[in-house]
Amino acid sequence: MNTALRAAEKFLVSGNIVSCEPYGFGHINRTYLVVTDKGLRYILQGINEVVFANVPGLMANVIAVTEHLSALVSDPRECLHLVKTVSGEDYLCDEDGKYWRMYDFIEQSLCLQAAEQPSDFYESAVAFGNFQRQLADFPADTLHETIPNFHNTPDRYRKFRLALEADVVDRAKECAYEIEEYLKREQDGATLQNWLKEGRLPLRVTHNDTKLNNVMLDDQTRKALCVIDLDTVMPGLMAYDFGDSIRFGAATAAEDEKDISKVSVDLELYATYIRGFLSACPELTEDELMSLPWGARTMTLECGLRFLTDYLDGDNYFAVHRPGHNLDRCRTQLKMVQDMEEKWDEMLRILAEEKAKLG
Ligand code: ADP
Ligand code: GN1
Ligand code: MG
Repeated sequence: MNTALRAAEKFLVSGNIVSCEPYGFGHINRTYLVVTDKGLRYILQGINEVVFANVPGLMANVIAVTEHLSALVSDPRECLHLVKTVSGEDYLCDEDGKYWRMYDFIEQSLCLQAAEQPSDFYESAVAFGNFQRQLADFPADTLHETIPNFHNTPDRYRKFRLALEADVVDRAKECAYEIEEYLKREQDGATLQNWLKEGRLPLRVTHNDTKLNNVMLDDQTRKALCVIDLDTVMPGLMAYDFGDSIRFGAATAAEDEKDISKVSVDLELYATYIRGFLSACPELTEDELMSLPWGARTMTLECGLRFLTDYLDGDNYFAVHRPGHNLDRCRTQLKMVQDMEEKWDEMLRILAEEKAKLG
């Protein structure tokens, strides 16, 4: 019996398990769809303990956040729900010391890799905006920092330089252009951290991984249903959540598109996201508002730098499915950053316009 199925059988599912198959497009955890003979479905996840050094701390966050959210929603599909193990635990540590958790499958839902229509992206913005609003009174200091310095871009540069110096798999020579382009932007990458240090931006409880495929929409109404992938919920800046959504969802091509000429930032989608996000999330300060476009630029730069770092490291962090996968990803992100730089004035103008419309 494979390890995932063996783990699945330790959870309190309804009926007998008939299948347990790899599922989804996440880059971090090992996700499986579990189906029982009663037709019930569950999501089983093997938690990536290389990425997450303190799994009990991470799970304490997930338990606290899902409890907080479940008290605020009317439809159970609007919140992740953990399934207990047969021994009554919230997650499992198997005989090899590997951690597993299980969620009810969010039924009659859609999880998109790209918006099929602008309103899908609008709804994802509503979902992440709601998420921040719902957590506005959550005690941030009780959260464990699951990945220290997760969106500290200067620290990402420090790690990048270490990987570059070590060049353990001798790949630096294949990506001299990308290395130079990322290094050129190191100062830009420090903008948000500088504003934070200057006391211009408040820390809030943020999601920190706001990709479109970390949101579920209702498959009938296509309205925002639920935010998933809570592993990185930590204190953070509003600009992180806004920016990471733009990075992934306002791109005209997939994160790993090989044909760079297809990659740009779609300003219509950018405007659409601003509208949805501002309509749903709490009042922003003036500086927070101004930080949103910087969030888009910084999160894209940082993510591209992380892909490049992982490429230089020999692909240890992100799941890769073909040779050069991380390099392809690092190139799309660079192209997005370059495009945002060209369209910067327009990005600022659109933000001001959308804000004015909201009054
Ligand atoms: P990763 O950290 O690897 O990205 P996620 O928690 O985002 O893992 O899960 C990967 C994918 O599994 C999601 O993009 C989504 O398609 C699916 N998924 C996760 N949780 C659920 C759920 N409760 N119901 C339905 N689908 C889910
Ligand atoms: C990872 O877990 P997933 O696939 O939703 C990563 C994000 C990156 C993203 C790039 C914990 O997100 O930070 O932005 O890949 N998550 C973690 O697609 O590192
Ligand atoms: Mg995910």
